[in-house]
Amino acid sequence: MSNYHIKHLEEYYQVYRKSVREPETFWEEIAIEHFMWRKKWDKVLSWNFSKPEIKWFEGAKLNITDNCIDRHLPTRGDKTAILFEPNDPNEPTEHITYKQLHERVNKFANVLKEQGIKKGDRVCIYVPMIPELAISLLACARIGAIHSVVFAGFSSTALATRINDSDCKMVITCDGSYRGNKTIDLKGIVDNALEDCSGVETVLVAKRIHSDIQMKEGRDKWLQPLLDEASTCCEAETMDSEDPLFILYTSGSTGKPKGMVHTTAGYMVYTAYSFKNAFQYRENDVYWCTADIGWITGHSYIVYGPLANGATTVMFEGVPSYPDFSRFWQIVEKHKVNQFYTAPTAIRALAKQSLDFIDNIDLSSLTVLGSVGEPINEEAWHWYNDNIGKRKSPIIDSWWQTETGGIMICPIPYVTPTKPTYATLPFPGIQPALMDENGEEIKGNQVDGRLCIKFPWPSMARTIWGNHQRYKDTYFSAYKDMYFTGDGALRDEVGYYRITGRVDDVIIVSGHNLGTAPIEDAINEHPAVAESAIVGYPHDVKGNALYGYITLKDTGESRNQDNVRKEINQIITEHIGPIAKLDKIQFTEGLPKTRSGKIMRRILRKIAHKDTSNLGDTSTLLNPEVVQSIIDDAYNDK
Ligand code: 6R9
Repeated sequence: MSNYHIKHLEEYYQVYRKSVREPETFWEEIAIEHFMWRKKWDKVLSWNFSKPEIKWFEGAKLNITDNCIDRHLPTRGDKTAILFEPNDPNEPTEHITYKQLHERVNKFANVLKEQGIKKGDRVCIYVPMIPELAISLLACARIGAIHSVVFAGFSSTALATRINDSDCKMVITCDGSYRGNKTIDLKGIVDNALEDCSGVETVLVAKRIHSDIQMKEGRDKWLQPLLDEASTCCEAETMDSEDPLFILYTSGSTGKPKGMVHTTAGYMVYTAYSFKNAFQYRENDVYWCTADIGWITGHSYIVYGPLANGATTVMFEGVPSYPDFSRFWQIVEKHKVNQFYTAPTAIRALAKQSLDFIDNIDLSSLTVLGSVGEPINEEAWHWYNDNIGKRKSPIIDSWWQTETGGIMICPIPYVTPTKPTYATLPFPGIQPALMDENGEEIKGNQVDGRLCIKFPWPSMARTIWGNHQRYKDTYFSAYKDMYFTGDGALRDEVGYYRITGRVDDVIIVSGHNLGTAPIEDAINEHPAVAESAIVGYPHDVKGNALYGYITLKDTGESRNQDNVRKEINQIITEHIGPIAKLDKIQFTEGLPKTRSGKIMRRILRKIAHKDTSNLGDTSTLLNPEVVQSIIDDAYNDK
């Protein structure tokens, strides 16, 4: 039996049982066998969820880049580590071998050192999806600097808040970036942000779009000339297992963003282990995750998890719609991608398009399809399964969070039978619990509750940067000795989990608990519906009523909206019951979304409550303009 690479369902159950009965032995065996350590640990785990304090592999010494790069050199030196696919399909693909990655990371690490960056310093990385992005993360890790990547689509205000929160000394950026047929003036955004960030001493600027930008004397430096001068040899710093590897910000339901801190050893072990199993990666596979490295999905499953396994990982600079909606599938065909990992929002956008964009493209290389970021509705699941996987590639609906560092609940492809909209079974080492309103664990199957995790796993975030109290309050105070995820879930008759949405999205209508996800799922089955979001609003009799914001597909045909409203409620009645019927339906051009594609229900809730005086920070939205049009229409009493 191999703890590391699970290949049968029976083996999964055996491995899972072992991981629960003897968690320390379980993780210790994996850590010894599959990673390179400079010194072994004194203790596998110590933990206390009340403080909270969690330590994995205490006393061990390592460097994660030894594990992601150096140790592959003898056997995989000429293998492609990073396969860079540019925004413009006419620009050539770049294949960066492990040997070249080693050189480039070492040079970059030496540049950081020359610019005064030392172990423990924070470096903000605001770079688009070009190789320098992945390389800069690894260069920081090589010298023990803590990287804080900010998605290069965030505004200057959002960037400044994050730079200041973690006191970054340096910002790494780019002149500008390509996004489809647009360019974005990244350096201009950085310049604006830095007016409010006095702690930043140096800005390193990579060249991508060759735009004419301002360089501030003494602060701003072009990256390439420094790299050209740097040595290709940089001894990796020896790190403690619990030294911070990176900070990554995630938005809280209110207030300022939370800088989740991930540490070195546990994060490495868990992301590598989960990558291998969740994608059933084999030596010569080409793996592609479409996320941006600015999100946790990109950190764990474009950079660290794949490279720790010596994989070939694709980095795509562009967008699914450029030059047209066949772009993703063209890339799959061109590079014979085996594992493809994307988000439901992308799947829904692609499913709105004609199948002509897929026909005649050879997708036969695909073996595993992944989904992450939000619940995948049934219609999108089937579209993905039928048209992309051709019903041959299992869909792994992977549930996890920035805070969890790695995939927590997810089918293992070809091992766990899948079920649409279910994330299915916990990964080995993950012990979920469903809790009721009174703080009691709900045992048994066919139950639902609030999703908690009752035992530590190696890649859990250890704190919120500069605010341990907030870490405790947010995650460890709702339920005693439990990590609270903020999500609701149900467990079916065989123990499969389905994530029903954020607990704060649960709406109680006439005393019935309704999750927004199943209702949206039902609505999305209507052939004219592209996307929907449900919120509650106050109602005299029912307590709350349901308000649906619905975007229709753009098919060019005219429709009788009243008929569509009736049909939608008919479908809801069929799927869930008349209790879940919508009292108000507003057709919208789009839904307000975060940059990572999550619908901002907070804003929709305020509009439904007719409380638009203070919508909070909308600057990080992907499409802030849609908010005003929704408000205008809402008050025309549609
Ligand atoms: C990895 C990532 C975390 C929140 C999480 C949950 C939602 C993520 C999901 C899912 C249902 C899935 N979420 N994956 N819900 N099914 N497969 O997305 O991290 O950006 O921190 O978001 O996203 O609500 O709590 P993050």
